[in-house]
Amino acid sequence: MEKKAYTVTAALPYANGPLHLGHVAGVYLPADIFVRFLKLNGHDVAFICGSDEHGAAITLRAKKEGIKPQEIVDKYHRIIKDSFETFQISFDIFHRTSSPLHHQVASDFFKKLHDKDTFKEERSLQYYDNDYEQFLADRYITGTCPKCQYENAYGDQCEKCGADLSPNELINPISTLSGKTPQLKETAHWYLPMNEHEDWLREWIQKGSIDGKLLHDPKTWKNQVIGQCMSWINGGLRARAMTRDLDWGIPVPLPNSEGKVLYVWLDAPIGYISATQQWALDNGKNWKDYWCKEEAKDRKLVHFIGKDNIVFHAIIFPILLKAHGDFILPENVPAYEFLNLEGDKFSTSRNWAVWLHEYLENYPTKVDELKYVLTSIAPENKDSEFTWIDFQTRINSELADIYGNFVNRVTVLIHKYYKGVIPSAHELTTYDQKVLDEIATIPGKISDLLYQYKIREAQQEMMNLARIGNKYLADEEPWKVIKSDPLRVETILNVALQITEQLALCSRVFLPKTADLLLQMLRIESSTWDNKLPMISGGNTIGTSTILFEKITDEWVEQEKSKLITSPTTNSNYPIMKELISFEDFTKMDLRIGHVIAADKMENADKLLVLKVDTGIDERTIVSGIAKHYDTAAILGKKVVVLMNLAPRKIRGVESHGMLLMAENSDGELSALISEKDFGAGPMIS
Ligand code: B3M
Ligand code: ZN
Repeated sequence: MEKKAYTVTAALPYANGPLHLGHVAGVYLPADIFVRFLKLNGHDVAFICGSDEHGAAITLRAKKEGIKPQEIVDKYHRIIKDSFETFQISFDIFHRTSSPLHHQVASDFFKKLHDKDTFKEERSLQYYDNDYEQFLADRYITGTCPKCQYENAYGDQCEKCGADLSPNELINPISTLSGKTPQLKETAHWYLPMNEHEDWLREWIQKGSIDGKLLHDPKTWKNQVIGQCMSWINGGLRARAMTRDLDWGIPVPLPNSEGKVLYVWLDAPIGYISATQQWALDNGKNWKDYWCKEEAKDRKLVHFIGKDNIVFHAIIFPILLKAHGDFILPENVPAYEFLNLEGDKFSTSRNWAVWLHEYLENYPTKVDELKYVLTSIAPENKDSEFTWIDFQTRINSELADIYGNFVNRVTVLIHKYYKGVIPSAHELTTYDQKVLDEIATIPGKISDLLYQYKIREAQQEMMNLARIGNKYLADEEPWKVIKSDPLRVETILNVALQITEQLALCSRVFLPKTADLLLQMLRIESSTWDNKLPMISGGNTIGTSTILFEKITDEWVEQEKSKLITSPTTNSNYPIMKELISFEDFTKMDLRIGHVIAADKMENADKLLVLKVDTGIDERTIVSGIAKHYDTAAILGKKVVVLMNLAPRKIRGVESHGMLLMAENSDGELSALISEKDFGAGPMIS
């Protein structure tokens, strides 16, 4: 029977920071195991991912690091892409949504929806930050969730209960820019009337059908996915703005839409399609075979995500795909729960995380060990916990003592007794046959489990091969029998090597590096899941086996736990300290005492002053956003600290050369850094 084809996507990580183990365990590793299995089992699969490079997550990080959004996404796209490659997550493409191709695909997608009257354009009062002259949506605004009272809900979603929100629903909204209560100001956006899609969504989620035509089996969906979707649908879906007043993102491709971009959760899932198009271009394929209703009608679309992304992948994106009209809908959305770390949630801001790229830099030879542990604790149906003690226990007591020990005993004995030549099997005992029959069932068990996305149980079936092998050796004791019945030992070790062979083949989806090592040692290869065993045969030789898994020491555990510092108890009103810089970085800055010799208000810009500053080496114009804190008389004559060698910038048509350094308190008030001794203008600050 023709094996079903798949398009498998993994949630596009925001390129606003590195990946931590929670991301890996809850999305990318399960997806990779699933795809590796599908490909070995003969399915045609495209495995798609890429960086999510728009939205407030990016611009807020850029503001915090004092660099442009494009610099942020370039930096973290590279770090994330390299981490996935080193960790052997086998995407067919890892693309990015800041690419011109994606901008074009997403714009065309939006335009088609607009031309089909999918959206409703509405003017409404939206929250606005007067200090920053910016509308507030998504992560630009936080407040109390009206559903679960979580106090840090975002303007578009509550990460705690998953509810999809709009900023106006937040209780006690606060701008994440100024920290102040925002004002309301009128603006226009294009809304997706999700309420109009409730009927078909209800049938699709509950029965897997649309207008009675079965598209997927809802029994294969996780209960918590169906449960969450039905609670939203039954709670009444509301119209949701699909555009934003932001300067970073994909411009709305319509007239009179200056300053407006596509909502990141409209743009990002379309990133799966644009990434597939890029991959198809690079590989001479037709992208429509992977997404379009005609060409991909028998293909399964599967979205691997974290549970906080369910509404976007099981409600909003399907609405958009169906409204567009050209595309298939997801056949499954296996959402994972959250992985926690040492009793607390992963937190970038509190540096409570194990960063994937740092782990890989520190332990380049322990990729499979991390894969094994994260698969063992995959948060499949409930949140799970990563601890370094558990990491040590699973590697030492399972991988090393069971898996590695079994393989080592078999290969050492074959080298000891036969110089590495594989002994032939002679007459099999009932026990021998029972063991061979049992190990022959394991690939099928793993297959059944992986088709159900049960990677934890599937990996345990792989480990059972090593358990069966260790028990077989303990029961048959070839090291004792060798003197009295050498022929028997040849059979025992041949059977043991067949167990090793099966273990190596089943390891290909969970521990690919280890599998490669073992298959090379056995001098066998296979590109299929099911194989007629044994592939090893008497008379061939095997390579020497190294210690597959070094044990983890207590010192390692202590060292890693000590890294998990929580940031010092900073006042939560202040952003945490930026990333450390080198002394060399600091010496690049030229800081001097400047004397403000003239000060004017900037025409129709209520935050800006145009200053003339004597810096001791020149008199220069500096535009400074301090008008709300200093009037011209208050700043005139002051000796202030000036950053001299900042690249000139044109601000509202005035070229500004340098920057006045200011301190900002938690209420957003500014204070110029004033020189306490009057050295006059010009002295450098070192
Ligand atoms: N960038 C990841 C997140 O919400 C988000 C996924 C997009 S998948 C199209 O953390
Ligand atoms: Zn909530």
